[in-house]
Amino acid sequence: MNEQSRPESPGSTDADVAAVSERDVDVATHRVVDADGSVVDPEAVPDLADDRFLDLYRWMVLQRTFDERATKLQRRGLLGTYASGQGQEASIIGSAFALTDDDWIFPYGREAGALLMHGLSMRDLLLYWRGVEDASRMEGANVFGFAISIGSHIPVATGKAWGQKLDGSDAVSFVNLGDGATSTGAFHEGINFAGVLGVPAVFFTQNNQYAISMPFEEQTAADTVAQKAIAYGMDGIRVDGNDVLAVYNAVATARERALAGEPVLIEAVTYRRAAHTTSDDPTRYREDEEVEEWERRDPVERYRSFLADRGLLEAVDEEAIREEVSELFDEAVAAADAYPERDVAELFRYVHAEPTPELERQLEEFRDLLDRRPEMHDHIEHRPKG
Ligand SMILES: Cc1ncc(C[n+]2csc(CCOP(=O)(O)OP(=O)(O)O)c2C)c(N)n1
Repeated sequence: MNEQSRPESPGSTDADVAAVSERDVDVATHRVVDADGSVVDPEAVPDLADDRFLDLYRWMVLQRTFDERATKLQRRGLLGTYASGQGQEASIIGSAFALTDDDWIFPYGREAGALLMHGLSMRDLLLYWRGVEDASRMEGANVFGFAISIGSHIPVATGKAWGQKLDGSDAVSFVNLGDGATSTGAFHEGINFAGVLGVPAVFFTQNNQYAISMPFEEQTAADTVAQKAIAYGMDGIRVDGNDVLAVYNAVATARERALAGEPVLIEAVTYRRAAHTTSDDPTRYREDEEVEEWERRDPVERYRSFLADRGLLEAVDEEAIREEVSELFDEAVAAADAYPERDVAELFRYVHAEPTPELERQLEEFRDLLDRRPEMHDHIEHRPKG
């Protein structure tokens, strides 16, 4: 290109070029029960029998109790690490409650109660957090392995949902993801393809305001996650993630649409009250006042107020639920302790259905290293026994 063909003033124009901007998108946040526990939309209260309303509460208390016990277990050195869902109980449980056992759940880590609700054993969940590879098989439940590599499960879930569609199945693939995962390339690829193929998938984003120490506002310039759906040609739903009934409605609606060939992206607006994991110290990046403000919006308390309004609270014995969960937890710890001692071969076992020659060679090399330097066993055995 020679000098003469260059524009004189690149970037300046008088033309009025219309643009679509995010200010053109009005994303409403659905809510059934207000932060103070009063019903804001009586029409939207789901049509559930009383014992189902009570079940929902039981599962929320289970999630909270499990998180408390697992965090303490880790502090005693008996779990490798743990990611609590404290503060997100309405999102975790309300969404799982709208699924069937035939649906597939693609978990991201904080949804203990959802996985237990759909058939995973508590023992295996604890074994997973002890670093036992076997537990990633998620036996007895339609649950995929945890997406520790953030967002990596999204394209896989789209693939599974495509298979469900081709099989004429009446089940969906349900993906739990965090707000941080929406900034990955895998999110774009997976959700885009889901829209193109019209697969029965529900992408449920728990916007808990942080990706470890990164606040939502700093990892995306978009006002909401829900509006991102539009770019993929699918519906977006934004819901108060601390309102368990609103979450239930959102997922039940999305599930039906997904089965009709319209995948949905949901944003549940909530808050991670605990540390990111037991390896994190959130006081280094957020103020106590912020945490206290969200404590006042506690999802379990809010749902209790709803039950009280409906005259169902007398039927709830919170202490009894907590005790029952604690007993199950103790039994699960004992079962995890009784799990057979692991061998280093476990590290290589689940990479492929059949080990490749290269993996066999690496395993031999590792065993040889341990023979030559027996003190290295100490580093392995320091980890909690499975
Ligand atoms: C691909 C990838 N990048 C970075 C990390 C490190 N990492 C672990 S959790 C996390 C934040 C996840 O945030 P979000 O998706 O919002 O879920 P949350 O943990 O807040 O529930 C990051 C960056 C990772 N595990 N995988």
